[in-house]
Amino acid sequence: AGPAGTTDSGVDAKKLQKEILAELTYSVGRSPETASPRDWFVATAYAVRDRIVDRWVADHASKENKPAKRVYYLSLEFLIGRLLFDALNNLNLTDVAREALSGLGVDLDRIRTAEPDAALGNGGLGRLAACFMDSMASIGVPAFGYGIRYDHGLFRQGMRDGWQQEYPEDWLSFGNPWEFAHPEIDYPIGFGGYVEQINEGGAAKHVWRPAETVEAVAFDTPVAGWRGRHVNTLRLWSARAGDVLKLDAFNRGDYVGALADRVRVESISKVLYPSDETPAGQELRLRQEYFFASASLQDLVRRHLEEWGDLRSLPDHVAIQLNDTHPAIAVPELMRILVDLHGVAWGEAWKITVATFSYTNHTLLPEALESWPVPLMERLLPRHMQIIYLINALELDAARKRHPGDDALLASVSLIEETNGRRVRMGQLAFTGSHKVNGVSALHTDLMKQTVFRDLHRLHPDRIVNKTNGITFRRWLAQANPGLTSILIDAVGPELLDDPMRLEKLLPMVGDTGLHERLTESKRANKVALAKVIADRLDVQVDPDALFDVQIKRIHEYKRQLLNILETVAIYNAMRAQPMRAWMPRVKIFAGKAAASYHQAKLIIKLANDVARVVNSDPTVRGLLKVAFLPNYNVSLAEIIIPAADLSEQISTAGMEASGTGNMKLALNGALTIGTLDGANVEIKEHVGDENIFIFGLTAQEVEARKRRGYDAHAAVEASSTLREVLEAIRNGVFSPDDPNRYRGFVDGLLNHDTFLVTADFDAYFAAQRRVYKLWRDRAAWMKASVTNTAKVGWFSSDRTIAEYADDIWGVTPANR
Ligand code: DL6
Repeated sequence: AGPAGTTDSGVDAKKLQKEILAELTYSVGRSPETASPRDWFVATAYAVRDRIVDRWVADHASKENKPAKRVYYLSLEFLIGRLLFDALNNLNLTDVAREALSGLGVDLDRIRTAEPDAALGNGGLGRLAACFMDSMASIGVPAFGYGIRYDHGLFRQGMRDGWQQEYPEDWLSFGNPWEFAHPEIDYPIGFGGYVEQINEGGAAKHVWRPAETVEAVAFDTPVAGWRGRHVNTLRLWSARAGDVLKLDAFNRGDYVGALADRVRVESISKVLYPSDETPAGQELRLRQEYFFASASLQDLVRRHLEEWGDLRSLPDHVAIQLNDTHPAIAVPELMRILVDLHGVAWGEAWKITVATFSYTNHTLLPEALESWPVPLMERLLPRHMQIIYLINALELDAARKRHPGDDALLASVSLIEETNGRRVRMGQLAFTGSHKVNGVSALHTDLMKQTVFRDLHRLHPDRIVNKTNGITFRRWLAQANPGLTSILIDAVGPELLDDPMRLEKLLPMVGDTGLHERLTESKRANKVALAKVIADRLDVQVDPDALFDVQIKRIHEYKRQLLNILETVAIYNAMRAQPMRAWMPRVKIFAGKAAASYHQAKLIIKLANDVARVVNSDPTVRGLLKVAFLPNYNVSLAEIIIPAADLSEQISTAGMEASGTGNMKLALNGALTIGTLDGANVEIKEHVGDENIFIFGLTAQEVEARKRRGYDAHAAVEASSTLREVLEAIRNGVFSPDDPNRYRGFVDGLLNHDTFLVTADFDAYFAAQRRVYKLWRDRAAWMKASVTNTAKVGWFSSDRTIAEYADDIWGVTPANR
């Protein structure tokens, strides 16, 4: 059995081997002699899935067996990655499967890579949803995740001459062995049309007559928790046209026209939501949001009626979590279902709605706060627009009574933005329709109260709560880093995977040299594996004994990859100026995708690649500094990079990163953080202690104050000769000899509008990096800090986060806590 060794799945290698062979023959249709790694992966996935399904079916066996309350997690993104090791690990079957396959001459690690990465999300928000699904199943919170089954997930990132290229991603092209298609579970989703007011028994009733209808069809993936004790469902919706083919058009010979409508309608679930910069992109995204929100509500309302018979008890048995504002249209949709379709009186319907919904905010960045033009909403969702107006009028009336004459407050809490063309503010809508609203780190939650939701917080002072994010240790420790996991189990016991707080038992051993040796050896093996990936993908050789300095996340100006690149250039300049100094070998590793339409972020990727090319090929540097930008960052690549990292870069402009979760994964795997006091870094610092983290730079308050005063980057650059030289080199084309002017405008722009205060924090960052060097030279001190990081981050388990949601927001008692 695997590390914890206690799963009673009743299967041994012989039995599993037989099952895999049977699947290979009867489900995949291949013989062992002709099977490809992919065929073996599919056969293994089916065999493992069968074992999950037994539990799944038992959990949903009868209406009598229904849970008292279910959570419905509505998210436009689920960045789940590969699932084979999730399932094997949670069922404690990894070693059994390895043995079963090796008896057939098949290597489990080889077939693992034959599984495509399910990239149904952009970044942290989607990965959080995936960790939450794992934790809900693990601690026994009965739940459905609802989202969209995109045919194409996040684009595949390629590089041409260092420029990001986007290619379509096709995770479904060879089928998906984990899911069950349920063409019989389908719901009509209307768009457009008009609203009719009819008289029913003397009362006015609104009937929405949509102009078009799309069908939402369910695809279910079972999500098995730790030790397979509970299995929840991830239900993803796919769009299907009602009229498959316009037969009259076909008969006229208009073959393209006969299918055109279908293509248009089904485009809803084709691609992970696209850029919303163009009006066409905006409309598609709003359609996606309504499509999945409506299908999910229809589904859960049907289930609730079947199980409990009365919608008035909805909040007693149903908790709906809105993951960001993307599903916020569910608020007026539930009102429509209750009032228009089930005849519940408005006031009561509103009480039910607010008691059922809660909302998580994931960003304060103004450009990421969704709002939809009123004309678009009126055209696409005319009844919802009426409902939104009525909610708004009633809420504003109540607010006016409590704060007479405070027009600024009314304007700020209104669901309708009036200043920039009339728009519906989805944040205000989600807030107003929820009984709890949460931020994702302590700092972020405080800032929510002070900024975007300041006035709504005045009206509802008990509504905003904090739920600091977490990560599932089963994927980010046990699966990604089996070497470290087994050392930790030896040190603190196998219960570690049930209770991550046990990691604190490491604390008396932080100075243990025997432990340091084992950890160093295991980290080195991970670094050798990453070095091989870097060599294979970039043809760059790196030294596994160098410090691996890692920044992996979406490329965004506020995350300040630029600051890291500037420091890289500063070291490079210093190495060239003083080649004989004893330079410490360092590898700067970057990975991340930029939004396809985000020009500045794409230029930062190009700059990282330009710097890499020059530095890596400069003989003066003698390999002591290497730069690697690994393309196509995804969950699987993260699983290779994180266990190999020594230093974790979390250097966003303070106040801008809501939480971060990569910071937690890296600290858990023994990397030390260099970071600003932003997002969850603040709490990581509180847990690991000031001496075990490298904090630098302006605080969120100082950032605010600088911006208010009007920040002048010229002065900062004047004051720092290091920074001046770095910017001059970049501006003058040292890294772009093929196009010396490439970065001229970029550097000038930074000097004139340094929105993210890169220049303000440069010197502090540079100094913090020198502290890193100093500690790295003292191996025992470094290892002590590293072990302390691992020991103290048990609190950042998503099991803890989910237990807090269950207790404080959902009113659900987890079965296994
Ligand atoms: O809460 C998950 C994750 C945080 O860790 C990141 O700090 C934050 O940037 C991210 N937010 C988004 C918001 N996007 N939108 N809308 O992805 O959420």
